[in-house]
Amino acid sequence: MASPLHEQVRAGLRGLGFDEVRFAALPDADVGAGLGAWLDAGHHADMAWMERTREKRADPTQVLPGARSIILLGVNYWMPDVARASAAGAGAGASASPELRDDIRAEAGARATRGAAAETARAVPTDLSAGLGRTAADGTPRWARYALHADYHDTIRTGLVEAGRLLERLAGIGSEDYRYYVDTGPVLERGWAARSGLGFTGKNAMLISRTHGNWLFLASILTRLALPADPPIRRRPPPPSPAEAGAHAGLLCGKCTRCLDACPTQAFPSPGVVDSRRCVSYHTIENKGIIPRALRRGIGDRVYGCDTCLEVCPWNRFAQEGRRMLLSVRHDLRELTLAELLALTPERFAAVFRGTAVKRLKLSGLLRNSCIVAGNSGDPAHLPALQSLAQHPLAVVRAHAVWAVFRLGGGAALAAARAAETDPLVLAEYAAEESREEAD
Ligand code: B12
Ligand code: SF4
Ligand code: SF4
Repeated sequence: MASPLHEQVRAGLRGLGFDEVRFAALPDADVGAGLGAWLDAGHHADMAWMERTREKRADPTQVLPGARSIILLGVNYWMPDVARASAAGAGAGASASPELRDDIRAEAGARATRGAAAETARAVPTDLSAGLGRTAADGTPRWARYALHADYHDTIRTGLVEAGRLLERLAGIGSEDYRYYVDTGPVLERGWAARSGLGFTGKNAMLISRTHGNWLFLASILTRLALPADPPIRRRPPPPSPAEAGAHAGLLCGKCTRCLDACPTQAFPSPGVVDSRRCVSYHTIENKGIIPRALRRGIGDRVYGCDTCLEVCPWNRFAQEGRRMLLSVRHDLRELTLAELLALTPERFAAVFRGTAVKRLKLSGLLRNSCIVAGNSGDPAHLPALQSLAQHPLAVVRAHAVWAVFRLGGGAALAAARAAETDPLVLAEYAAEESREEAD
């Protein structure tokens, strides 16, 4: 007997390369309940596009009128070979709380029954302090793992195009009956993924899978097709009030707080809630201007994005190297040294970062971030490059280069650059450094 339509869809989508395929029913006001409070609190920083699409984000039927289901797709991107040995990480060690240990043991037990435990439950590093303020011994800065691929928006979109054709073929619907997104659409991908049982929302706000840990890209397909909803991992009573954006967070976290404690810039006002204004990921990727001085130390050696609240999570012990059918790895990026980044020209930037998510940051953003990492490196060998960047045509680069030069004790060499400076943002950096020196 032929399997039901929804199982044919699930199997077909898995065959296309999606590692997780789950369904949720629309509408469901509970999923978007916390978004308004998050936006009202200003946690989206300067991401005005989130505010503009507030209503659509809270209700997918405003994105695709008549939509009855949402298909949640997960693409595992965990790769042991790109893990920096010194990266902050933690296993489900002695400090995991009893309930969390129970949940992790239960998962390990379930895996043993499925015959997969021994090879998948792995130990990960436990030194949380390593690598937070310095570049690695080999001079390479730290990248968010997701950046070390060809742009996932492009590669996953290719899979989504195929997914649409599959739906048309299996269910007899037209292309107007579905819409797909990866990351950039007005869809609360994590909330829907949690609703569909693809994983749970951790205190780090991530959608954590019991199979893949934190290392999943999410994508979604809104469709007018009615698909039977998959159950969430565990039902919880609705949050006491919509203002409690993080009320769903931490379902399988127990008393663990590793992610909250490890955040280098204290970006969690409460569990499950990220204030982008303090988040390294926001500032190194989304913020196109000046990064607040108070946060620069916390950026440490992170040149693009931040995985710290992901890396420390004990649920990662189940992560396995993905099939990567929808991904294309760029190992070469991991090899770039900080000195090479500081010396990037427009031509080399275009050649190296073509087809990656980093290209959207533009050369100026990457130079800005590299200046901060250099300032945090404690390595005066970077001074000549930084002194030259303090005369870069773009003020945003000059401002961060000035900061870094002073951090490395080379401020006196900037007298001529300072005398020629006219931009108020860069002059503010000089003024802040001079008053700091006076205070010392
Ligand atoms: C804006 C954004 C950011 C912002 C803000 C982050 C934030 N915490 O919201 C910044 C730039 C800081 C950011 C950083 C990162 N991001 Co981002 N980001 C997004 C984006 C575009 C929107 C997120 C959003 O709507 N936030 C608003 C808040 C209110 O929503 P929320 O955290 O999702 O929480 C709601 C729901 O989850 C719901 N909910 C939670 N649990 C449950 C459970 C149930 C049952 C229900 C009903 C509801 C529910 O309650 C909340 C309120 O409604 C999504 C893509 C997308 N379209 O969804 C990617 C996305 C969330 N980012 C992603 C990634 C990978 C990252 C980084 C790891 C990148 C990096 N390495 O630097 C960091 C991680 C930071 C962190 N700990 O959150 C992935 C996350 C994948 C995953 N497994 O969770 C996404 C889904 C992109 C993708 N398609 O893969 N990001
Ligand atoms: S991504 Fe980094 S800075 Fe942002 S909340 Fe997580 S640990 Fe904190
Ligand atoms: S590290 Fe954070 S998300 Fe992971 S189990 Fe602990 S509290 Fe939950």
